Amino acid sequence: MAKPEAISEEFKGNIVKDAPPTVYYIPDFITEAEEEYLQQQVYKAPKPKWTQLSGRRLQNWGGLPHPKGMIAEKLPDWLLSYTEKISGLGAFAGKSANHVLVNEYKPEEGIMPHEDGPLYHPTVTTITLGSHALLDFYRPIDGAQTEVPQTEESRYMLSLLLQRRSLLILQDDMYKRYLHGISSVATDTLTEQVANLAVAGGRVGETLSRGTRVSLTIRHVPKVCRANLLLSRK
Ligand SMILES: O=C(O)CCC(=O)C(=O)O
Repeated sequence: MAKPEAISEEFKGNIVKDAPPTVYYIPDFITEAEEEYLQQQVYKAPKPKWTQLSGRRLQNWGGLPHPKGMIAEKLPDWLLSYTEKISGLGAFAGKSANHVLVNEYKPEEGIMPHEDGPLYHPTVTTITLGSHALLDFYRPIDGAQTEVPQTEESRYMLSLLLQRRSLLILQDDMYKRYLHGISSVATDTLTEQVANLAVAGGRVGETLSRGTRVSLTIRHVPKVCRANLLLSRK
C-alpha cells in the first residue's frame, strides 16, 4: 500500500517546535493582492450566504458535514485555487480539501474553545485575512482529576499568533487532543506563551489592536454523497 503523502519537504522548516505535534505556520503564504482579492470575493457573496452566530458570522462552502455524509457542493473557483494549492502541499495525506468555512470576526468577537471533531480528516488549514488573531489552545478536561477545579485558565496551554496572509496547518495532537479558541477582546497582548512568536514577528509585551479578521478554514470531509455534486454539474 502506498504511504500517505506527508507535507511537502519545503515546509518542514515551518514546524512550530515549541508546540506539541504538529503545527506548521507559514508567514506570507499569500500576497497582499491575493488577500485583497479573497476579501473581495468573501464580501461579494449574497447576504443569505452569511450565518450570524454569537461572536462571529460565517459562510459555509462545499456542503454541510454530517455523520451520515456530506452532500457535496462544488466549491467556487476563487476558493478552489487555494484548496488545490494547499492539498498539493500534502496537507490532507494525498486527499483534496473539499470544505471551507469562512469566519468573520470584528474586534471583541471570538470563538469558544472547541475541538473540530471527527467529521473531518484530522487536519485544519487556515488562511488569515485582514487582521491578526491569537489562537489559544487548552488541555482537555481530565476526567480522572476531580480535586482541583479545571478552569479555562488552568487548562490554557499556549497561543499561536496568526498574522494576516499566513497559513496555519494543525494536525495530530494539536488537532485531535487540544481545544482551540479565540477570546473576545479588542486587543491582544503577546506573552512568552505564544509558541510561534519569533517567526510571526511579535515581541513579548507587545499589544496588537484587532481589526476585522476573516479566516478561511480549509478541510477535507471524507464521507461524501456525490448526488448533488453531479446534479450541480449538469
Ligand atoms: O478563525 C479561526 O482561525 C478558527 C476557526 C475555528 O476554530 C472553526 O471554524 O472551528
